Amino acid sequence: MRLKRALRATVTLAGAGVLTAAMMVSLAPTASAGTTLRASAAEKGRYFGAAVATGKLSTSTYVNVLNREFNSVVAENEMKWDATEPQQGRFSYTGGDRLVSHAQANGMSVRGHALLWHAQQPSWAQGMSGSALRNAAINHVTQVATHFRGKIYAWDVVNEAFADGGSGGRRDSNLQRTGNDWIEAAFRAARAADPGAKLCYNDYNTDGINAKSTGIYNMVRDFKSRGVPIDCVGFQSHLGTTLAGDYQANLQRFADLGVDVQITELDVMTGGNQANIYGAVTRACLAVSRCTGITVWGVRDCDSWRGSDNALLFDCNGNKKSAFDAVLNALNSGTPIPTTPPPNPTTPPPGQVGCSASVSVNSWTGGFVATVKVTAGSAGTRGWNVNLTLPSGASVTNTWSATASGSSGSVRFTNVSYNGQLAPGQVTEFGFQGNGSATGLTPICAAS
Ligand code: G2I
Repeated sequence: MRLKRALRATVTLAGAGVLTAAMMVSLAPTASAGTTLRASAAEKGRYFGAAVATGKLSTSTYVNVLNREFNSVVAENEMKWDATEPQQGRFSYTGGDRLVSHAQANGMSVRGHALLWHAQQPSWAQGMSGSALRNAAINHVTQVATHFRGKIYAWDVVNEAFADGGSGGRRDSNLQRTGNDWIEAAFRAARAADPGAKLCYNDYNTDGINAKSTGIYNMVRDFKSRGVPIDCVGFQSHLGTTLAGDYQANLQRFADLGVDVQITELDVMTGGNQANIYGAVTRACLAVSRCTGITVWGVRDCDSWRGSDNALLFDCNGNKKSAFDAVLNALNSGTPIPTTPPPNPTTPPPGQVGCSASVSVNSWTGGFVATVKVTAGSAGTRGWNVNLTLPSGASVTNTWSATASGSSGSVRFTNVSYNGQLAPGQVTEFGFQGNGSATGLTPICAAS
């Protein structure tokens, strides 16, 4: 990360052509730290993102602010069901692909939004029900998540499925009427299609401990207890002129279930309190170690779906507002995510310490996929690694949800940022693909 940032800063400065090579080398690593949202968030192990309308990527004011300040993007509309499957079985990825390319060219990760939602369904789906709709919906999840496989940091698998008001229950919709299990079916299909993406449930009016957020909390707890694959919860945070006093406590109670939390669509009504609320939301995220990033729902005020609310961080000319300063200050004074100490190569790998691991292998002639289950011991983990010795001739070609060091012989897999912290007894999985055969693997887990 540090190297990439340094590289990017160097390229930018080189393009400006104002500094000598020696100055560039010494200035590059710190040139942007603390002055842009993306650099300041990255210093704290988080991302700072914006919702993007791809039609605006050719507007220079817009794209300049986007590229300078943000290191994550989400499509405001282009990855939704009506955009990606306008006719049943005919998929269109033009807008989504364009955004992914822009992100890749500018060092940004991509949130995927949204695989299933009661709104913005194509008209053919709106008219369907029962098993025909269920099958069409699951096929949609599979096709879209497969198309973007490996390119999405986190998917909003299901968006806004809970009712407003005091019931704490599900929202009525054509999808809900296919059966209460439609959400878990969607998560399972998404995991199968893109095992490397974090899978999120995303909703609004969940900005504190209330009936709606508690209904979602109960669903996530149930999913975790039954092994339904869910990794994160998105809190949209379309906010008015006040912020609930228990905003951070609400994020924390979800994190304590063993999922990441993300602020996914932040915007705040204008007025005296706007900057304060932006600052408070940012501080709340940074105070929760499993809050992995913040996305604002648009770049400039006039890009916002909220029209005259002037709800964003930049005015229509791309100038920074006081809300921007509040966010930047909060990022710069926030808590970094604790990092896993690097493994010491001179120490032999300890036996199963603080965690245990088991492996299941699915093999074919010449290749295999291994899935490794890591279970935290009674103290929980801040990070973990798993050592495995591959038989001679076998090698790792691809790893997900962990980082591999080495590819043959003794290979060490270390947690990635989002699955290092496990509660006591909590289980997480990672996997790898390889060539050759993988018989007799004995994983050895060590927690830090
Ligand atoms: O409503 C705000 C957000 C609430 N959470 C889910 C988000 O996906 C949602 O985003 C908004 C977009 O910002 C709007 O841009 O979702 C709206 C649709 O529910 C989007 O508006 C739609 C208009 O309704 C359509 O008429 C228009 O064709 O944008 C479309 C594309 O410009």
